Amino acid sequence: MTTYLPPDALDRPFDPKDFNPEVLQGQYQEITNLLLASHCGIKAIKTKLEILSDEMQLQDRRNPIEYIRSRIKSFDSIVGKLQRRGLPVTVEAARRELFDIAGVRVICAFVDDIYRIANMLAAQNDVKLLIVKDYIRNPKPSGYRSYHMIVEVPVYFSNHSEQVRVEVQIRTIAMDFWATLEHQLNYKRDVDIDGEIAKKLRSCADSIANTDREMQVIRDMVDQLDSSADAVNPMKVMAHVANIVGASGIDQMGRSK
Ligand code: 0O2
Repeated sequence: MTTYLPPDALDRPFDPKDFNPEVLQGQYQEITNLLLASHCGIKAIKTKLEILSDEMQLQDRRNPIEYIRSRIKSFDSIVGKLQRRGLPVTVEAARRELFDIAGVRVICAFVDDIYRIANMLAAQNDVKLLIVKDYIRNPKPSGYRSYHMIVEVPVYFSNHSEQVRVEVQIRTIAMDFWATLEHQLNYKRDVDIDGEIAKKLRSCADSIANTDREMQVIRDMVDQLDSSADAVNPMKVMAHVANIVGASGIDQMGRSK
């Protein structure tokens, strides 16, 4: 099972002691390079997403991204996946065959935010879109819904640059709620949950998808009211901008301090 790092984890140096020394087998430098590249790939993608979020907040006066989490696949999980696929347990095989060593999870407010963010990210010149799996339009048999993209971004080091693959999972708060609980209850357990329990989980996933659709309809109705409201107050707009960019010279009412 992979562990999601706390939000500040990417700002701390890696601790190679986190990884099982027996499996390192002389691949220490390669593993360090792979982890560093994954760490930096995550940073690059997160920065891009944060910039898009800031811009969208200004345009729409609401936050399309609730939060972003990231993780580097745990060593055990990498080894397990290579073994399940009958691949050699080497750094080279992990680099070549595994696309989700670096993972970013984006939690959005509404379903249409997911597609907007995915399209904007994929349209960037230095982002190469390798794979898309749309489990929202085509949910998994379990009921799992999420939008997955494998992208490649350049990372520049002191003496070379590298194309790093990152798996970006984009989902709504509601989809994340279901996936988190289902993961705890079911996903990749040794004992397969099926029959009645699987049916109940699928039914919860369908109800959640309906709620997501309803919430978007309500959001559209509110937007409609908002656009027909009085002309925008420039002071409020300035306060909103200041809030997003963290300008300290402007107070919440838009007045200079
Ligand atoms: P973690 O701990 O989330 O990183 P594979 O990775 O081999 O299982 P594939 O085709 O490479 O399969 O990837 P897939 O199925 O497109 O996406 C795999 C990831 O999606 C999983 O990562 C989960 O995060 C998530 N996922 C997929 N199906 C389900 C599901 O039914 N329930 C839940 N809760 N999550 C799901 P990892 O690496 O398995 O785990």
